Amino acid sequence: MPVSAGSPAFDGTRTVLSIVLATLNERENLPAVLAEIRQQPLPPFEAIVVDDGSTDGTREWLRTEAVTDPRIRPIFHEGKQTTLRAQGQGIRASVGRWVVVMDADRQHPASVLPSMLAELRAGASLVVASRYVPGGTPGSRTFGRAILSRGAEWTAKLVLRDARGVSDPVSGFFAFRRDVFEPLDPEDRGYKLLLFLLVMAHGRPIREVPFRFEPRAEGASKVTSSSAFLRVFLAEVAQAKRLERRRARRSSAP
Ligand SMILES: Nc1nc2c(ncn2[C@@H]2O[C@H](COP(=O)(O)OP(=O)(O)OP(=O)(O)O)[C@@H](O)[C@H]2O)c(=O)[nH]1
Ligand SMILES: [Mg+2]
Repeated sequence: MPVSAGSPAFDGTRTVLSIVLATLNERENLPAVLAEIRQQPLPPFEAIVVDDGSTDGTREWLRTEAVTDPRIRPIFHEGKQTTLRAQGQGIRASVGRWVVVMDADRQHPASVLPSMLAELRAGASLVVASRYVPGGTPGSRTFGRAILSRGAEWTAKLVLRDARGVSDPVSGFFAFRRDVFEPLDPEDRGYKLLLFLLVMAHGRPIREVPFRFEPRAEGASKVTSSSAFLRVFLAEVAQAKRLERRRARRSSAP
């Protein structure tokens, strides 16, 4: 069972925005990410950090931080459950009207949050921070990582109709109205929650904003092998496809 270590002092009644971060050994990055979030002009927010058994001090740091700043709400889960489930768990615990999902490794700049929020305020149901619209960049990456990332993007677009309307369907940085979100199948696992959100937001207004994907500042990538990534990714595209079919059947039912 996950343990929520959020401070009893947390009062979510004014919380408008929920920022969900999944962490696995991000002690060197998480403090800077949260500091950058605090510097942004944002409405009352909570930051839900779902940690899957970090052993580098992330948990200890979070426990202390949550006492001094009750907006930081850690959820401690034992063992790696993939970002898809960890983020789903964070979203279920969130109370804001709007939710942002971002990485905790400083690759997703918090300075983009105000423009994502502006799109939500203007009526968007889902906002994708994209590396591929003007003003965005995928940053410097090895040839192998570029192929893996673009291959994942093309596969997603080939299989999922709902992924075709955006330039970066495998981005890990996005925001949405909480009422768009439906609980995931407890069996689903993977890395790309956005694929599921694109299906859930079908027919609703979706916008993109540019962002500059930064190289990982500190700590190690959790993508340890391309073949392991591909296996999980292909299975999750199939899961998102099943959701797409179920929703199409539901909307065509009399
Ligand atoms: N809770 C949880 N967090 C995870 C898990 N795997 C990765 N993360 C976190 O998810 C975010 C993205 O993970 P990364 O390893 O940076 O993956 P990536 O950004 O696709 O890969 P790089 O470009 O190599 O950094 C980071 O904040 C990680 O700490 C997991 O199984 N559980
Ligand atoms: Mg990363």
